[in-house]
Amino acid sequence: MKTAVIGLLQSGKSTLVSAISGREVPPMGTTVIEEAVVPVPDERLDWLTEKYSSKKTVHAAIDCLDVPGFNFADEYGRAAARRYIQQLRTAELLVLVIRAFGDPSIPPYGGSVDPERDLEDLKTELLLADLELVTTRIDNLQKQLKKPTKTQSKDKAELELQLKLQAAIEAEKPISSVVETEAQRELVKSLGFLTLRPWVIAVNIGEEQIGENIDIGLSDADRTPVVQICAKIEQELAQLDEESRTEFMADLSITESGTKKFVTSCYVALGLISFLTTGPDESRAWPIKNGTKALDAAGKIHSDIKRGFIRAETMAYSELKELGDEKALKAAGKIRLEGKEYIVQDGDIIDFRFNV
Ligand SMILES: Nc1nc2c(ncn2[C@@H]2O[C@H](COP(=O)(O)OP(=O)(O)O)[C@@H](O)[C@H]2O)c(=O)[nH]1
Ligand SMILES: [Mg+2]
Repeated sequence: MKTAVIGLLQSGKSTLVSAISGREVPPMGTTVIEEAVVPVPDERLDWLTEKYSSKKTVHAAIDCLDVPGFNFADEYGRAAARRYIQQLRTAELLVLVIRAFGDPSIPPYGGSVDPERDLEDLKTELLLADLELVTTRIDNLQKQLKKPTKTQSKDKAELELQLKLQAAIEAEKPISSVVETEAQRELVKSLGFLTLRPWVIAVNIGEEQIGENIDIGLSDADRTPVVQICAKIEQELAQLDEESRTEFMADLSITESGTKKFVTSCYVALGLISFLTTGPDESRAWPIKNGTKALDAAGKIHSDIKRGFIRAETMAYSELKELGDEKALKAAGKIRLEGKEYIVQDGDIIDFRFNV
């Protein structure tokens, strides 16, 4: 479950990744892609840990790539950006960090702070990277179709689709606007198109902009999630203990943790939900794609549990919290015995019964 954090030079990507992962900010000007593990905040786990006196608490996690900043101002920068972009093709989610903070000690990209322009520049570059891929693919398919291969009909269908993708990009529309069916997705999956991925836009605001609504020029029709976050403050908050953090947040009139909101948006954009397991050993959140069946959820824990699956004893976290304990849930008939085909819901607490 890889997420790539990208953006123009000095937009605050590394600061943001540090805020959400807790690791140190790497030195400025680094030219390597750094990896960080980002725990997904989940207060349900804290509650369960306390309730069941669990020795360990294990959060769901997202792998995050901190990609060096793009600089499209010259040929050298463009070439470097293109190399980085090639390495993003395996990422399942792109986070676009856009600078809105105005700190004059950090010279802004392009000579001025302009979130709308920066977002346009980034989008254009991602579209161009996909266009290059589409064009090459079309060439190859056309050559291939001249030969009597076994894959003729599939290649024809793909060529037709690729030509549509090309037209979309030329009209500055993302590939996701054309790919509608699962079959189409399957046809182009291996190419790793960047504009087919879900995106989250992180608008990096300054401390003085907290509470303001920054316009980044998106239309209402654009459904890309946008989160405003002050990366620098969040990074500082992440270094504090619980008590000082609460105090500092109150001082700044921040009511909700920005990192929590941001990481949750990424989790949702990745199409993930969590099922939970709990007990004296550990309370744990397991990330699964929304729509996963109980049998496959069992396989996330261990292949043996999947192989010997009998049933999933399931309770909803919200009901457990409301009624207080398992006994009360049982009395209310709210502990369910679910089979292999059951579609697991976010917040299900599951005890898998299995036999090997
Ligand atoms: N004032 C202010 N400075 C920030 C903010 N976010 C990042 N910076 C500063 O901007 C500079 C570049 O940040 P960095 O995270 O390294 O940017 P990157 O090149 O996108 O990884 C650093 O000096 C950060 O301290 C912010 O929200 N406010
Ligand atoms: Mg950086």
